[in-house]
Amino acid sequence: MAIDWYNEFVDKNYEPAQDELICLFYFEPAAGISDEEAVGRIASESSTGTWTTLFTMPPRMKALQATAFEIDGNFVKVAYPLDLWEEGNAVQLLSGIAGNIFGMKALKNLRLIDVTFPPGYIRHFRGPHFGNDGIRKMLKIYGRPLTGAVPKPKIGFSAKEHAEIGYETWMGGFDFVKDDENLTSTSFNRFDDRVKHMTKLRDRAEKETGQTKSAFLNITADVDTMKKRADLLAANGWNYAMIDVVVAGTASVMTMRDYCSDLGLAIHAHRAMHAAFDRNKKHGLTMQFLAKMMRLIGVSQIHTGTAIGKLVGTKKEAMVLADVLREKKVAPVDGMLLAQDWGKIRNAFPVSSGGLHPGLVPPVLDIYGTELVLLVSGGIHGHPKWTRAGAMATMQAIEAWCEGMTLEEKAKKAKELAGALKKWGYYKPK
Ligand code: CAP
Ligand code: MG
Repeated sequence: MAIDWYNEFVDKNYEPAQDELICLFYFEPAAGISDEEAVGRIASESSTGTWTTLFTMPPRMKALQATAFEIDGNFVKVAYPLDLWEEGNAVQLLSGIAGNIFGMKALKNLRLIDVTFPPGYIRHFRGPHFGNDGIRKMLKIYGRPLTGAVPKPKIGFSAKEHAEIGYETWMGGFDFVKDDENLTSTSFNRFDDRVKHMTKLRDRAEKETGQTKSAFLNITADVDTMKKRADLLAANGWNYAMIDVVVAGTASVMTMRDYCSDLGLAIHAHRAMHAAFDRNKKHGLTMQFLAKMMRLIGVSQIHTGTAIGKLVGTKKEAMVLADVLREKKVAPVDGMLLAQDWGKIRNAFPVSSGGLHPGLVPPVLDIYGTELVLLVSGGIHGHPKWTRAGAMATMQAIEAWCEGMTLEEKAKKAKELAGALKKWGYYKPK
């Protein structure tokens, strides 16, 4: 009598239906397990199966089984019937395609690379509230990346000191001041207090520059607290809220997306902790999968790396992430990305941050172009003439790139950029 029940979940001749979700996995079977057994277990455990054959198996349930249908070396594609998935519940999807399967003994390694959402799945989600055109319209900024900086040291300033550095950042030409991921509402810098000081100095900076100034103030906490903080932001005329989306969790981001949308707030998504599951190239989840989920559930922008700064991530990955977030129809990339038609879901900005300074602006823009939120933090506050000059130097580097000039040429008439190049040159932080 057969004990295992995995072979029924593999069919190499299977042709997925138009309305199925397709996942691409990288897999390595454990010793003694064949490829087919391994992929059968992936499809089984992530859909309807268990480890053993059952006494009863109502025939209608066959229609809910996932099917591993294309094995190519260590890559496998699995098709999932649409009916397996609750409408509009991204959390339930994670419990299936990104759940138990990562712990199966039969697999030495397993990595969920990407998923294609069919229109029937996507239509139950609202996506980003504004879209990139909407954000640009709101800020009245065109033809260049949006720019921002986090006050550094990343935590320690009082609310007043924080806002004063923010003011210098805005006055240097930047659009946004961003809270750092570990700054929420500490004893020495309460959220409410920070909003009060930031609002006052934003209004002053807007008056003095005639430009729109904004901020990504970090509301991350339990959902009830996030709602109160979002209310406070809206009441003070802010148009963004920042959420650290991985640590906050998918469910809370889904709730806050609608709440913020009603208040007219875009969501800046920080991604602290992502590298705990996307850094190992053989196991876990990819950043492109996370970015795709976040666009689906409606963040307006999310960090996607620099490829050259202080944090891990390749140039290819950054380009793939930019496509996932910005394009309406995403073309597949071998072993990295599946095709995706986003239908009516609006787009989102990639955010490049971490170890940048003016000398590194051109290579980042070579990767992303101008449809980007560029964050340069240590790289403005460490400028020999301080924050305002650092922001000016970064804006000059952006101008140089847009004008097709080298930074040396530009620096001849831009003393802030010259100062930055003198200190950092083209140094790539480790
Ligand atoms: C950057 C940063 C960001 C990282 C996040 C920091 O500061 O504020 O949190 O960029 O990583 O704390 O490191 P610097 P990622 O500009 O001073 O390095 O964007 O890769 O998610
Ligand atoms: Mg940070």
